[in-house]
Amino acid sequence: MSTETKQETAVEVIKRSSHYLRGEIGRELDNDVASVSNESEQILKFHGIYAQDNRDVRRERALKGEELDYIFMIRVAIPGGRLTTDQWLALDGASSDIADGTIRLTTRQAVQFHGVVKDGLRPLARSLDAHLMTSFGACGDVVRNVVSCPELQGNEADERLREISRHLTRSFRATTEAHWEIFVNGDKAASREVADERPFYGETYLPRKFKIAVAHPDENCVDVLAQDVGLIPGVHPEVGEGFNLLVGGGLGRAYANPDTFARLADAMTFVTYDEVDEVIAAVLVTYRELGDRTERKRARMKYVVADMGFEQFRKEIEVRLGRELREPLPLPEHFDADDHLGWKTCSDGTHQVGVRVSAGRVRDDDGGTRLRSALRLIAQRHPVTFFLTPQQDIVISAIPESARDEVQEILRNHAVRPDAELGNVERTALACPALPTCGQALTEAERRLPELVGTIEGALASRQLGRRALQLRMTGCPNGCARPAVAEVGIVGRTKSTYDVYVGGGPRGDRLATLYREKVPFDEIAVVLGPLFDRWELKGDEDESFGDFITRVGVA
Ligand code: SRM
Ligand code: SF4
Repeated sequence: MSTETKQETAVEVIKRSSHYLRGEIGRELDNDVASVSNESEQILKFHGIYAQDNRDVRRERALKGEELDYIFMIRVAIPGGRLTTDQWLALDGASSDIADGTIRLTTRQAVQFHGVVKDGLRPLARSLDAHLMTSFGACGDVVRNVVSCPELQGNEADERLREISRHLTRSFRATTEAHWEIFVNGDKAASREVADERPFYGETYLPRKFKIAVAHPDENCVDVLAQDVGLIPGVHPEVGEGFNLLVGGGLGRAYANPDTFARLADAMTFVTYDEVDEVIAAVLVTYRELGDRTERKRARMKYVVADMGFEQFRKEIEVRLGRELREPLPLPEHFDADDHLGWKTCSDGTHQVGVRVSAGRVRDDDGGTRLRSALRLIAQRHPVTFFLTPQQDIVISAIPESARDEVQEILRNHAVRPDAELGNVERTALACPALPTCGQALTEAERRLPELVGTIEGALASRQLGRRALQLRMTGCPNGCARPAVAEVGIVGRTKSTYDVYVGGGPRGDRLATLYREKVPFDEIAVVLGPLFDRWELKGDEDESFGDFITRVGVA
């Protein structure tokens, strides 16, 4: 066994000396340099801000000896993806005034702005604050925006469930005033007393990011097994309503580190509403103390669980709680996989319509779909509620009977296709942003998704499989931001021009996909899947999904 003592990472040192997430950000925002220092880059993440550069012009600029085209990405935390029309209109305005004219809906029900220059950061933060939103805590080594199934928050759920994602986001948000001092109220960082952080954060916060999702009892649009902590509502025979609490999921991997892997969460306990904060806080303390702070790629909680074993991890939680954990209830045998698209009438007589947003990019396309304008008009005319979904889509909900026809007409007039016209792969396909903004992208994802969907739908149609649904997810690198590791077909960027192809995940998110082919050029992806589609057509049961079929017969 190695006796070498590993050093904590540079990011840990930066966090500790940042005075609770202040660092030099205030001063750097005021200088006339387009970028920020490495230290500020790291701390800015906690404020929901990523320093990026436009990679489309990186090479050309380098050849000319010019500086990079520095831009920032800002992620806005939207608990459960719920937005009022006033909030949506503020986001819409900011997208043209401060960002690149698009609003990017994320796989975790948040919103991203791309292409923001440094001088736009404070105005954007102030606009968000004025409309009761914030980017603070949307990124960084903290509990991120809590995700929950939009149906939980609709009319049929009880009040506590409706509020659960907001409640948890607030309970686990860092308490430092740094964001408001630096971005919203002006830079008072130098003069201000530094307040203590929450006990589960301390000065160095968590070893890495931490993700929580709340699923619907029967439906897994949130991919609850892919989370650090997953909650599934249920009723316990002895203690009543609460949640099955799962721990230790996560999907990111790194090619450079073979000791990284995707992992599904284990069911740890059943908690009542009154216990949920306490137990999650104990999980956070355990992770804070035992997580790896010497290697960022292995700093996620799933590795703590995997390395010590789930049973030992559970005991660690009991020690910190000072009591035994209740056993979990059996998990649902079958999750559904609702895409929340199309029209639905709710029990209170209002209507909702789920609208597909390709790769989450809300924009107006010249001569095509003008989704951004359509949503703006709907928000201006009707007091509806918007729900962003974990599939990068948007549900317009609480539409009164009197407004239904007009909402439908606005969507039609802006060429927003009704769900019945969507292709069976297009309907649920996901892609991460990748190039040109993501600094980690090895290759394209979002920009080539429509083309890939087209070729795969073509391949299915040519085999009498055109009416079969297939879940496709594509990312520009193995970090897995569009959750390809649990998809029926996961396409994961491997090199500048190739992808690894994974198959066999479940449409319900309860199974990991397996590697089928490595380093496949983009144009050959549908071709290499061809033999599997042939077998699915010939040997698959009538209603057997592609992922279920592959799991049953294997890929050999
Ligand atoms: Fe992600 C990093 C985009 C969901 C795993 N993710 C990034 C960054 C910030 C790139 C970076 O570090 O420089 C990407 C920003 C690119 C850009 O230009 O906008 C990015 N991740 C996204 C989003 C926007 C993808 C999308 O298509 O919607 C999602 C934003 C979610 C949100 O609102 O908070 C997003 N990322 C995910 C998910 C899926 C999920 O959480 O449900 C995962 C896999 C689950 C997991 O965490 O295990 C994911 N992102 C990562 C990782 C790998 C973490 C790891 O365990 O090693 C990174 C890399 C990192 O953190 O250093 C990453
Ligand atoms: Fe960037 Fe990779 Fe995430 Fe895609 S999967 S957004 S390329 S980090």
